[in-house]
Amino acid sequence: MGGEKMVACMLSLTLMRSVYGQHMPEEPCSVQILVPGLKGEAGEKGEKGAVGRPGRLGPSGEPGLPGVKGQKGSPGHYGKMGPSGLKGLKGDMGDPGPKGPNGEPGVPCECAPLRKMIGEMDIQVAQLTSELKFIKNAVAGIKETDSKVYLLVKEEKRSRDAEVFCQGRGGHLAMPKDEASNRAIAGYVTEAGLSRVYIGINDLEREGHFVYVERSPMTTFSKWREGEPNNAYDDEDCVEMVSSGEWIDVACHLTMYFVCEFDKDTV
Ligand SMILES: [Ca+2]
Ligand SMILES: [Ca+2]
Repeated sequence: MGGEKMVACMLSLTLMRSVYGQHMPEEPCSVQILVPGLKGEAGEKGEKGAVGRPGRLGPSGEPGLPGVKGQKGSPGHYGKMGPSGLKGLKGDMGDPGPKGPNGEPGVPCECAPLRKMIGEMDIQVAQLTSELKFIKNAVAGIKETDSKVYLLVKEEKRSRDAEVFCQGRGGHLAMPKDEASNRAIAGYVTEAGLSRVYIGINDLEREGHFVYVERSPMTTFSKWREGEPNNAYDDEDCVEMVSSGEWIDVACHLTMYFVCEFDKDTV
């Protein structure tokens, strides 16, 4: 209020100077104008105002005191079955049970015959295995004439063992007794790409006296290579056939392939 009055006074002074110039008497503003007047008497109480706007949201209140504990609820439903647990430790051995009744009288043990039977079966298995090999060889290719079947066995054996092998299958080492059979055996050897095989002729019993392994004597037919048999080193009592079909006396301990022969009647 006082400021406004002072501003009003200064305004009026400026106005008077511009209108009347310097000749106008200066009339300083009264200081009294700037002093507020006495406080008036209290007015009558006004009418009640309109309802004010809602105030701002107040701060959170202090936490309340703990409530009284409620009563225990009823038990819930059973849960699902859990997984199986680990296997437990083995328990202690129980007490021995009561003695059982006597059994029926047993049969006397026949272990020895059983063992013998098992041993024989083992031998049979070995023989069958050998037979199977023999049959496979035979299927692979045999030679035959009208009366004989020849089998080239590609297992290197000494003469005696070769004969045992052939005999074990119902035959003998090949015994060529005529040109036809000798040619058949020689052809077999040549086709197999071999140069020599044992055949079933020897002079084991009497030097220089050759016989067939079935002990039948040599007859008119023979196929010695020129200069053979020579019983070289005084140690040649067995006979090989070379691919040409010729015969040579050789040492019996040599190992080589051989040809077995079987009679067609018995095959
Ligand atoms: Ca000899
Ligand atoms: Ca010789």
